[in-house]
Order: sequence, then C-alpha cells, then structure tokens
Amino acid sequence: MIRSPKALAHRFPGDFVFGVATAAYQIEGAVRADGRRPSIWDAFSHMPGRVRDGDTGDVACDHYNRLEADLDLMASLGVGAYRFSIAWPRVLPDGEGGVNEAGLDFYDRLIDGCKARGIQTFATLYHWDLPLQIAGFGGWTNRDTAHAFARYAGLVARRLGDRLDSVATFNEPWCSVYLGHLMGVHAPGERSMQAAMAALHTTNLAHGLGVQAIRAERGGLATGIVLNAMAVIPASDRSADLDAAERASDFHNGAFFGPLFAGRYPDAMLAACADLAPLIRDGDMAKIRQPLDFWGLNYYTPMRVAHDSDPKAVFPRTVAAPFVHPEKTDIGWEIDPTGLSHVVRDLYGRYKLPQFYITENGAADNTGIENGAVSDTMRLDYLTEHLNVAADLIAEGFALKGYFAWSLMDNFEWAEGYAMRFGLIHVDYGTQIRTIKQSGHWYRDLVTVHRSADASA
Ligand code: PNW
Repeated sequence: MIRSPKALAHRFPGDFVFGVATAAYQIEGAVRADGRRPSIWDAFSHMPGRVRDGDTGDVACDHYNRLEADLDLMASLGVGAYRFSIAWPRVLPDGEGGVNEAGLDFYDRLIDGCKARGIQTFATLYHWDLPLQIAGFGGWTNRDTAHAFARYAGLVARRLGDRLDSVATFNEPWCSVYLGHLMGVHAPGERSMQAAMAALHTTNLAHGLGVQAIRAERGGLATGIVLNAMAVIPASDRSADLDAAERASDFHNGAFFGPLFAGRYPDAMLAACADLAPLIRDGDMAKIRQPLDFWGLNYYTPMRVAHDSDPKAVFPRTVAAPFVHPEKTDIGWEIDPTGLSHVVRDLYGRYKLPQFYITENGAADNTGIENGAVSDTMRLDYLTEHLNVAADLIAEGFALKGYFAWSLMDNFEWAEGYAMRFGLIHVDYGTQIRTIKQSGHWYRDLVTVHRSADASA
C-alpha cells in the first residue's frame, strides 16, 4: 500500500476529480434565516430522544453565515470539486408554490464562490431535508411528493444549473427510505414496512421525474444519483447464508439499482413485500429508468449478513454477522477497504452502469485538538487505504472519475448529533473556530501533487 500522498497522487489519471462533501442540514444552521421554513429534520431533531444528547441542526457549523470564510478554507485544501446539497426548504419553503429568492441567493453565492476559486460544483437536490409542509401531506409515502420533487428539480436546474458541473437527484435514498420509514432512526421516524415500500416507490419515481425535469430545463447538465450501495458479504459459505446475502442484495441494493438501471424491482422483493406491487402504476418503471450520466457511490463499511432463522423475521430475513476485522471507526463501523472493491465489482457484474464517482468515503475519528493540532491518524490511515483501493479499481478498468472525502468539516451527524466527527477540518462548536486536521493537510498534499502533475503533463 502506498502511504505517501505524493506517490499516491500518481496512481490517479490527470482528469481525476478530488473533492470534499457536505450536506445542507449538517452544516448550514440558520434554520430560520431569510425565509427558510422547517424540514422533517428540524422537526425530528427537536423531538425528545431522537438525536443523541438532544442535538439539533439549528446552528450546526453556522456555515450559512460563514460561507466566504469556509470557501476560502476549502480552497486552501486545494480541492478541485465541492459536493454540497441544496436545502429544498430554503428555495421552496413550503415545498411547492412560492419561490424564496433569498434562499436561491445563498446557493448563487455558494456556486459563484466555488467557480471564482476554481472549484467544480457537484450539487445534490435531496439530502434528507423534506419541507415539513409536504410531510403534512404524507411526505414520501404520498405519490404526489414525486411530482413536487420534479418541480423543485426543474427550478434548481433553471435557476442554478448554468453554473453547476453536476447534479444528483438524491443522496442515499436507502437511508431516507429504510432508516426513515422502516427503522425509525432518521426523520420522519416511522417504523412500518408499508410506509417504507411507499417511500421507496415514491422516491424512485421522484428520481425519474426529477431527471426528466432537469433535462427539460438544461439538457447538457451531467445528471445522476448518489447511492450507498451495500457491500453485502455472507457470513459463511453455508447455503442458508449465501441465500440470505442474495436477499439482502435485493432488498438493500436491488430496490434502487433494479428500477433505476434495469427497469424492475427484484422478483424476490415483489414476492415478499406485498405492499410494493400495488403501488406501481403503468408507465412508472419506464419513467424511473432514465439514462444517467453518472452514479455516485458512498462507501464506509461492509454489510456482513447471516440467515435469520426466526420465521417471524421480515424480509430479507438476515441478521448482522460479526466483524472479520477488529478495527472499527469511532462510530463502530468495521474498517474494511476490500468492501469497496467488492461492492463495485458486484454491482458492475449485475447491472449496466455508467461511469461513477466515490461521492462519500471517510471515518468518524473523534480525536480532539491538542496543542493546536488534531492528530487524526486513524482517519488518515482509513483514507489512505480506501484511496489505494480506488486506484486499484481504476487500474482494473472501472470508470471511476472522482473521489469526495466525507467531510469537509465536522458537522451534525444525524442521529449521532455532534458526537461523531467526520471532518478533515475540526470545528469547535462553542467558538466556531475551524482547525485543519492532520488528515486535511495530508489530503491537501495529495491533491496539490495531483494537480501539479496534471499541469506538467
Ligand atoms: C451518510 N447508517 O449517512 C450520509 O450521506 C452523510 O450525510 C453522513 O454524514 C455520512 O454517511 C456518515 O454517516 C449515513 O446508520 C448515516 O447506516 C447513517 C447510516 C448510513 C449512512
């Protein structure tokens, strides 16, 4: 494995994109500023007991009020691209209807600020902040929300798309669908398979309609989606576990990749999840399956599964299998970079996929400041190992076009609140002072060498 950032940089082609990623609710704060209205995450985080320590995104990194300084800091890392999300409730505070010009202004400044600093703009339309008004009508369980999303997508393409390098409809719909509607640990906090299936189909439909709306407004804009595909690994070679792994692939990956890239839900899911089939109307599957310019993979950890012998267990009837590697990040996720190559090979074997980006990869390493510095060596090792695998994938011939570290800075880590730190930059939430961590300096060295090699090539 190559550790030196200089040597590692040379393993990536000259046009490879190195970036950093964030999401609106995790960093912006200023939740009542300039006409923004609440999203389901404002409501959820304010419900007692839902987020660790009662944390909310009310202030977060106060990025909304510190935009220019944060862009300067990002530019000082030398990155070539910024993946951020647009808050639907800032630009359409009620989800539909009146456009909030002040909300659009913020993203105008953000995009122009990136361009002025030579940073490409990768926008995500939905990183989980559904306008609360729409949740009042059933949110993602109501099919109408797909049409509301398409109107929002068209608006963003029209008003901001001329300066975007790329747009993704959704970030990790697996999380908003399953964590939000089946497991209940993310907003809106529902726990029902029926709600999850409705949210699944509405979300997939919203993606398809959204892509159509974006293309109608701005045909040339690179359009895709970001998926946290699971690296599903069976616990053993026993046939029960191998079958369980197939069911898990269907449920966790096939539920999204199937409709998007093959025009159908997995048969096993349709058979086992009786709520799904009745939701599908004529023409839906064709609308969902739009040709995409790219897809984004978010990868953190593998999913090891074993057969669940409890006959009352719900599909896909799996239980989590123990870690194979003892190393884990501070959030408790197993560190296994081979999962990254596993999931890429698996998906390209199953589906006809376009080129892709690693749109998130990173580690919760909660190392704090000591003598003005943050020695986050676990994160540095994690990034090094995963970037080596990314380079291996390119060498194998996979069309991997870029890599985004999650995250630019420590932020509101959803159900974990501020307890988990994923940033290349440390945030002191008391003072909002930012400090570049050791991993951030390392990443800066990597991208700087990569850029200069590119310039001299
Ligand atoms: C992703 N889980 O979220 C998101 O895209 C980011 O917003 C987030 O900060 C990052 O990964 C780190 O967690 C996830 O519980 C959150 O399985 C939770 C889970 C998975 C992904």
